[in-house]
Amino acid sequence: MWLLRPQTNRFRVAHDLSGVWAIRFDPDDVGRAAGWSAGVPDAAPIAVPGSWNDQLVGVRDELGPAWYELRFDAPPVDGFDLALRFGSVNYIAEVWLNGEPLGSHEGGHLPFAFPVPSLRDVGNALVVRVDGRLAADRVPPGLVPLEHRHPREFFPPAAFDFFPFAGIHRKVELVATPPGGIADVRVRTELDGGAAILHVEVAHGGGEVELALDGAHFEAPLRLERPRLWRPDDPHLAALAIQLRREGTTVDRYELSVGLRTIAVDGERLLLNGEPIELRGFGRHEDFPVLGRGASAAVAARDLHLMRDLGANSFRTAHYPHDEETLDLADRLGLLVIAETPAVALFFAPEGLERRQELSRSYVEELVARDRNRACVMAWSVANEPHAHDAAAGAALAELCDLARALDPTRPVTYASHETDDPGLSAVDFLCLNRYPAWYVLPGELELGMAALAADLDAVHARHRKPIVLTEFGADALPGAHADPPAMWSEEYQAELIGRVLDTAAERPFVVGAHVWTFADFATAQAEHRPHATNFKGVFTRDRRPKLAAHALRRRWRA
Ligand code: GCB
Repeated sequence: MWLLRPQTNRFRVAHDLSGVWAIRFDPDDVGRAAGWSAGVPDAAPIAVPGSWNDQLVGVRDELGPAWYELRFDAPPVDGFDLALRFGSVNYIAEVWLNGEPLGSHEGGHLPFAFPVPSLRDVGNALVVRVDGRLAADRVPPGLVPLEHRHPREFFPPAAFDFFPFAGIHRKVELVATPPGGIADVRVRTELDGGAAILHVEVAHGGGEVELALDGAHFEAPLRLERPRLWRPDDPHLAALAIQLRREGTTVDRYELSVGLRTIAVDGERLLLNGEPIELRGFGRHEDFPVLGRGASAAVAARDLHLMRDLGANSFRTAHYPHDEETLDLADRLGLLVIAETPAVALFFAPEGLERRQELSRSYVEELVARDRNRACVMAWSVANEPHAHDAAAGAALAELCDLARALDPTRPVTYASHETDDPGLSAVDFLCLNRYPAWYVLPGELELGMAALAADLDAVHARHRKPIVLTEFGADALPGAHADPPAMWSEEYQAELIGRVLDTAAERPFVVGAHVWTFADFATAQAEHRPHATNFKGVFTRDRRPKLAAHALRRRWRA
């Protein structure tokens, strides 16, 4: 069931069920037979949202299944349609209310909702079974055969380079909406000479729709002759209010912040509002001590303010959709977002391919449905570093790109590619390249690494003639490690390498953006190349203290 993002006003209630829940692990998978769906005995307290791994003691590598339980009394919602909406549960959620099954959802980082047929006034038991285990038929996958992944071993056995945190990661809300109310909204901007045209479509259960922008009533489409457009240096948002009236009375209202802007690919350039734009910024993970991948608007606010302070104008939500409040912040702070699905480390071995592809398609659908009204979202990335040399890769990736384009013709579509001769790249609108010169390729050799990068960029350009964004490059730097001359793992080497890559990119007009990997250090599974189970390519530490590279980027980007 799709549910418009919840909000509270005089016609609707979004009742936040965040707080202290209870959890019990089920290593022998006995919970179902033991009837835990009606109530979980001997469960330990746990905060929601938040990953369980670093919250409880001794369960860091535990991936489930685990059973969550919350007891709650109903707020006054008689006469409303009710649903439960989960912002993100990693990885499979099965949900029961008072012992009745509501449904299940596969895939973290995206919202899902179930209608609630009946609610008790007091003492409701909400139970969620969470399975975060890694398997080759899940997306992102784990336990992948060696020939279909990077040849690095991790424990737990993720095929991707971030810790597979599990749990209820975002808000859970009891959502009350008026019967037959506003079900869906779609906004879209078009530019016509100097004028902007705002298109608004509203799906509802019957009645007349009334629209207002910053309080002024209008009929869609709305033509604005002197529009104040949304852009990074003036992220202007207008308040769109939608009212539904029946027989003269208002029965529902929904509000949305709208930024008027267009985005397009034109030859070898990216255009924002018809003007060429260059992306400066980062790949960012959702990762913070103790929270794991649990949503925190405060951490997101800190991160996005730091990005702006450095002079960045954009980031990629690596390697999955980020929390909706993060995108609220991006809309307001003027940060353009490449919004990525959770399809990281896709591989295309025939066995299980149809299932992985089905999941990847549903991620595209769920992501576009969630974020298509966002000014900040400038592109859809349907994957990160798919194993493009598998025979079925080209067709499978093209299918995902076509799907995103069909669902949303207003934004370019791409994916982040790490392979030379990647057959899927003919399907993207602009190229996102992940490259590690002088790190994984030619380690320690800054001069040769940059020459190789230059040759690589020129070759890809000659072949595809599309704009290129370097979506990853960088070096691990252990905070406090120094070396002169710069050496790998030192802060100096990281700062020097990033500066040189940016110089190499700047010499090439077809490179229209560069996102440093990564904004902040983040937790990974254990591996011999990940000291302290951490990826140290952050220009900030995991607790957001700057390394030398952060200061260097601020000097460069704010010059
Ligand atoms: C990549 C991946 C990213 C890794 C990064 C690294 O290419 O896309 O997930 O974290 O390299 O640091 O190895």
